Amino acid sequence: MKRSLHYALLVGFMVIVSTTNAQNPLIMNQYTADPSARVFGGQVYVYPSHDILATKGHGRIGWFCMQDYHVFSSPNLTDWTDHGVIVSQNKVNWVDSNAYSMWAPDCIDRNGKFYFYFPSQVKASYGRGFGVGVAISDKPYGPFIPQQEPIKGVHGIDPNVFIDKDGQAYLYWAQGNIFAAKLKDNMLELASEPKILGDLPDKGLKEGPYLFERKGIYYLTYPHVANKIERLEYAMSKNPLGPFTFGGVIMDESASGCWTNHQSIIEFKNQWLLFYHNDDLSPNFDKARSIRADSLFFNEDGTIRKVIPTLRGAGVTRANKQIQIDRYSDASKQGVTVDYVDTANRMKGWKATFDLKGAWIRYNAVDFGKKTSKSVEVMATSADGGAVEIRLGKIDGPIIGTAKIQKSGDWQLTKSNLSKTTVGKHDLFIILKGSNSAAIDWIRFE
Ligand code: FUB
Repeated sequence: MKRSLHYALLVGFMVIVSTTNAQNPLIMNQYTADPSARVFGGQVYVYPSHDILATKGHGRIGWFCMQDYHVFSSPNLTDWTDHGVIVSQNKVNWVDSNAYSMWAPDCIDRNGKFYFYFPSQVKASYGRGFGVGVAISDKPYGPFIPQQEPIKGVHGIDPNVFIDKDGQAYLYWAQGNIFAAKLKDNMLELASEPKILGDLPDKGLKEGPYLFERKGIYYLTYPHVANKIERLEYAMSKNPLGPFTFGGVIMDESASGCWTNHQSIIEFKNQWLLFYHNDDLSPNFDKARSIRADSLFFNEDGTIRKVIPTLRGAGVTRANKQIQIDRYSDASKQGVTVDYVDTANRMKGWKATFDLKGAWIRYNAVDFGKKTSKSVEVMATSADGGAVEIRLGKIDGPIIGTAKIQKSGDWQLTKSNLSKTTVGKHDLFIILKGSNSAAIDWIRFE
């Protein structure tokens, strides 16, 4: 998968870079984790942790290493803008700037201000362990000004903020268990004694609280080590401080073995979405993670249906952009394999190799728009040359064209005319014609 960089702007200290990525993972040019998603002004903003690789003298090798935070925004879950660094460890008075421990943050708006909550290891003069601080901005993308002191009475990680319909704000955080307290109107001080939400499953680490409300039910979601690694669970209540009743599992343990997961849930354009992370770009080291999003659905009784992680993700892909078919919705049981384009640089993405006649990939939600597409381009390599058939909607749906693939030992772009004009939004089937194998990086319609 290759990113298309549209533009890079320097605004003050902030770098703004747009990338197009409708699939999972959402961000391909850096490691991201612990996504806290919010909807501000009709756009999705995601405030993740920013994993980097520790080097000698910079962080602890083999452990989490984070020195700053970026924020990303999107109007459509497809085009993501990186607004650059919003807070860094060496610019916060109370943070130990050698700790590289800027763990999972959150952000919320109140009365036109944006409050960014973040944990970090405190300087020795503040004691030991993790504290939680706040940085404030007039805009969701900064600049954020950090408060001089951490929040008094909060010791732990993974802050999450919720403002109820009556205006009362609550802070949740983790330290083995999940803690909660009311916040004062200034959003900077606790207004009640911290309380352990003790009505959750009592065995196994729980962290990463994220609370939201829907139809009068307060959902407390959290990663929990019920077995060996974290899975996402939830509990429900009629009150933001509980008591909570265990609801079930939102997402099972990572199939690739990423030890952590961390979630947030938002409603955007009438669709509920789960943001979470996995180790897509770093399969051998699960402290270098990547954020993802998938659709989430509720049952009639308010319980949450389990989310099965997808490669395809939740955004619509425009037909005239590179369609990364290796991030497919479904594929034939045999004849399709997915590998990195370049194992020395996994951020270049993946390729899909077809090696059986009739092998197929289904890639959902491609928007051809109102203007007719006339041709298809395929970035591919094939030792003997080959072709894939493109059909709409079903494996035996209408054929819109056959994309030829040149004989080549290297990546080649081949353009073919479509046999049928296409407009609107469709699921695509890409099917290998003949038995010559071919690896495809992406396809694009014009
Ligand atoms: O990213 C560091 C820590 O890993 C987070 O704070 C936890 O929630 C877990 O995802």
